[in-house]
Amino acid sequence: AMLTFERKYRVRGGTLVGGDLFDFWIGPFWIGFFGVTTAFFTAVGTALIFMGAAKQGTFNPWLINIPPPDLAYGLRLAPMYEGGLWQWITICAIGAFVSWALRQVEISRKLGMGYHIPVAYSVAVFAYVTLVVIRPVLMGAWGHGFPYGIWSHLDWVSNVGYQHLHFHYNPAHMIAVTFFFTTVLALAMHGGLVLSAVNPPKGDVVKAAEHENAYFRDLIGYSIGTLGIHRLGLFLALSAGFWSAVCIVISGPFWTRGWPEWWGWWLNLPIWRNIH
Ligand code: UQ2
Repeated sequence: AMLTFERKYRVRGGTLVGGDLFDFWIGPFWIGFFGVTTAFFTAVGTALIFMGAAKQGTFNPWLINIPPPDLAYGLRLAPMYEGGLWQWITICAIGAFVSWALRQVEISRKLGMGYHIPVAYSVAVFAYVTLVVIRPVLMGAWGHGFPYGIWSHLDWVSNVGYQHLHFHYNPAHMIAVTFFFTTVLALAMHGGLVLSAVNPPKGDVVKAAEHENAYFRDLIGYSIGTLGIHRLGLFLALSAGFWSAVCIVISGPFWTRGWPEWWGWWLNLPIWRNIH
């Protein structure tokens, strides 16, 4: 069934590729050229993962592992069952993610909306591409990508962390973690505030922006505002993803030793380096 407002917005146009060719709906979904390419890359990528699982001999979703090629292959294409699968799955994943972002752009254009959603989504894609393309290329081997598997990628994260002795001393990691926590704080405050105002107990009256502003002015003397909290939330969340990408891309390509050692510049500042 179509929602009452849906018919009004089922208008042609906004496409980047294909003109009117894919400009139609199936059920609630708009198709579009990039809907087709998303479906294609997703189907091929998923089939390749099943191929890897079959070769490995397990379909236990926790244990499936598709590892990247050995470091010895450098940046070349590896044989299918020696990392080639991982390389093709990576191509399919990036094909699907970029298609999905462009689909978001087309729908933004169709509806005359801003590009905030594709921009936000692209930061997550950028973080993934940093892990499996940018950093491996900077390090000179696809083998530096992370393996596709629920347990195996955890082992990878742990191993790379220990290669730098203590990853929590990575300054970009510190910034990323701080943004993650602050995002959670802001969303909890926002969700709590909105529900406290607009979802009162039965018989009580609904409150709106004035109450929300008054609450925080009473509490801390400042309200960021109903539009402002969403700008802040987007900034905090995108910063978390961005600094995560930075923290991993500098680990190896920029800094090869333990992260605790990086803080030597601080300990060696001239103001206190000669104090014993
Ligand atoms: C707010 C406001 C909202 C909100 C929230 C605040 C009316 C509905 C949560 C309060 C947020 C502030 C003071 C910023 C906090 C800063 C950080 C870094 C967490 O004022 O406007 O709109 O949801």
